[in-house]
Amino acid sequence: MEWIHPMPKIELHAHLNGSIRDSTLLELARVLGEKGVIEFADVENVIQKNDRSLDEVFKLFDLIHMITTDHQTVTRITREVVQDFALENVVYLELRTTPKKNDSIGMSKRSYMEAVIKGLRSISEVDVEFVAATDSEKLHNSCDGGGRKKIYVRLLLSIDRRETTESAMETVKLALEMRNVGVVGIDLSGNPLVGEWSTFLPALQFAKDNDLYITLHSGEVPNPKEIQAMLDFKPHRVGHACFFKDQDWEKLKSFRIPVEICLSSNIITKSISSIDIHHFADLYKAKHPLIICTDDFGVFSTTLSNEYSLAVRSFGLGKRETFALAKSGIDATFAEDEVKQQLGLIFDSASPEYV
Ligand code: 6MZ
Repeated sequence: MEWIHPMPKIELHAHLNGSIRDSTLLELARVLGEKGVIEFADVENVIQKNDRSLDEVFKLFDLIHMITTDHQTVTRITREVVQDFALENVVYLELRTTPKKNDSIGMSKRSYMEAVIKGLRSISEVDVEFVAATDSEKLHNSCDGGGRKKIYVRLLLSIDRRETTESAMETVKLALEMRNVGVVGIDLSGNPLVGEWSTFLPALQFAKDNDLYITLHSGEVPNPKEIQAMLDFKPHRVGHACFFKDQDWEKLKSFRIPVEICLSSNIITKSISSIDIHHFADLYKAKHPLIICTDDFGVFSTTLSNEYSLAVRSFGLGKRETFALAKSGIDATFAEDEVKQQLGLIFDSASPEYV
């Protein structure tokens, strides 16, 4: 399946801090260990441990955040994550991250996001387009030119389920202010066992009323009432949908809400007990819009190419079907029409390889 790596791909569900290279995480932990801020051996142990149940994953995120949440590191990991995606031929990336506030180091949600933007601007190895093009700054097809990789990046600001309504609202207001630097929407994520839908609804509704796109982590654990309330909200996409029941599928399908599918994440966290019963198969058969994504390629030691290979092996997709599936992701992006058109051209020019 060597054809998967060069195939243009779209990534719509990637958390910044879940997508850190192991090497970077260990390097940063070592430095903090030397300074006596943390016990390196403990961190190394947790990072390399294979237990990735949902519970352990959220403990790991707390640890990752301790190591990464300063402006310089946020800038660095943004640069590395975008480069890593571009190098495996992701042509459009929607990167999500939770703006963080930490008074002790002078970090506000805004300054956190500015560090992310600085990371995007600092990339020189690949071409990054993250602000909407103006007339004077026409978009270019990434397949022309001297073979340099080009990646379109748009940002989603995540609301963590531990946040209050006020804090969620602050994130939404920040997203609205940062639309001119590539912010297109809001994500609701975090430990699915924490928090109530009613806490986040006012901020999400405000975001929607102001034309931000919304994607929700939905049904990552069994929570029938919340799943129905989320679907009634009509988000523009949902992620996971592992514990949907018949009535949820019916609603999702009738609203044509695209699903972000994260195979390795669902299997490793045991949200789905085995790949052969993954809902990918049913949704794919029903021609429901779905997009293969990584979720947290660092935490789950995967790549987007690997996720596609897993789908090909597990569900018997052919080369042409896989390419069509990757291309169909364009419609589910939160990008402007011009970008969608450019993505269409990129896929069209690659298509002779995949027929
Ligand atoms: C729910 C997840 C997640 O925002 O600090 N996150 N939320 N389910 C998942 N499935 C395993 N994976 C990641 O990236 C890390 C944060 O993303 C959310 C969690 O809130 C985690 O703290 P950022 O860049």
